Amino acid sequence: MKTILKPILFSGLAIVLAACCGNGDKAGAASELSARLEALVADGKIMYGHQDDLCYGHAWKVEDAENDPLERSDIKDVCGHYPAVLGLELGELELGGDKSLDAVPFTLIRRAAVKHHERGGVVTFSWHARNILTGGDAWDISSDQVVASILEGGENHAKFQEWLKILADFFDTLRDADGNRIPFIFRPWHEHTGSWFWWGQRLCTTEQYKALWRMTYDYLEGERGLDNMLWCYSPSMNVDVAGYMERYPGDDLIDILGVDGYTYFNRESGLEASCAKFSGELRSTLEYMTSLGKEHGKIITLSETGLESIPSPVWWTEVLYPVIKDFPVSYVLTWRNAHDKPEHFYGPWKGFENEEDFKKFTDFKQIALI
Ligand code: BMA
Repeated sequence: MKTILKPILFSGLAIVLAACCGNGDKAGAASELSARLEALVADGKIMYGHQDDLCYGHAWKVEDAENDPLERSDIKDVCGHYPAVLGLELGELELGGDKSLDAVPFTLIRRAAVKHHERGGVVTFSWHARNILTGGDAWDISSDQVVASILEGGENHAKFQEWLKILADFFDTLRDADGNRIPFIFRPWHEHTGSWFWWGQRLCTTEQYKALWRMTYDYLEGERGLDNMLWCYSPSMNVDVAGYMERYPGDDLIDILGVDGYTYFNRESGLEASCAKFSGELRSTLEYMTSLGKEHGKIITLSETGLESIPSPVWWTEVLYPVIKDFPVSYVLTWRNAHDKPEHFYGPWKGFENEEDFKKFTDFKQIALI
């Protein structure tokens, strides 16, 4: 039978675990979420997650941000359940407008987060913040002075504090019907072991990268007292253990060890070889992450993954699952199904030719949905 996560399942256990687990220093809603995740991992479960799932999907989107009941989901259309983890993206919130870089209204993002939490799911946020120095987007790597300009003493320090304030104000509005802050996972400054974002490997020094984390953390947790967040560190899966840890901000700042790793379809070597390459890399990465998790007292996650357009009829059951099932991975999150780019999807949708394989994947006892 399918594992359905219900908040009630965790209530008693959560309290016991919160007191004895690695993140016992966390307060409030964050410690409850931490305990839930620990309990799931202890139970051998892996939650399935999907980016932007309630906001839009393949060839559809929520039109009425204020009133839509948020019942549609590509994943639910295919397997009858919502993903257990909902990823949401905050890029361009910092500009003060009402829509994200993917043109999703922030009202909708807020409502989706709260709704998903109320359904018993887990929410995680990414943030492709714009390049404050050049005015470009997160992918603008034309200057290696962006992080330097944000840190204390830098020309954009004050302006960046404003951006953090906007972010904190948004986080503070994520509340349940009783007015309590809902817990979530925040995953900033991701894939920094690559050099495609302005905070990436070649764009700042190790010390600058760590200082960026500390500044972000100190403001949100310290100054603003947001005690409902777990912090996830998500390098890209292109490094060995030394590379993974090189810019680790520190155990006091991080709650979850993540990794972003995709199957890249290399047409020259073929689909099978591309999948095999991914499986090998994922296995060796999760092996060292499992050891790091034990050493540092953190849970681990595959914070972003997928194969764009899913051309393989067995990617879920024969590529992803055989690897993740061997590790204490709390969740795997596949990236978004864009409503306006027909080829840009990482989850299945109703009518997609390879949807059966996903259904089989969700039938495995280990895989949890809500
Ligand atoms: C990327 C792509 C972009 C999107 C960005 C932030 O991986 O999906 O189209 O704008 O994520 O969601």
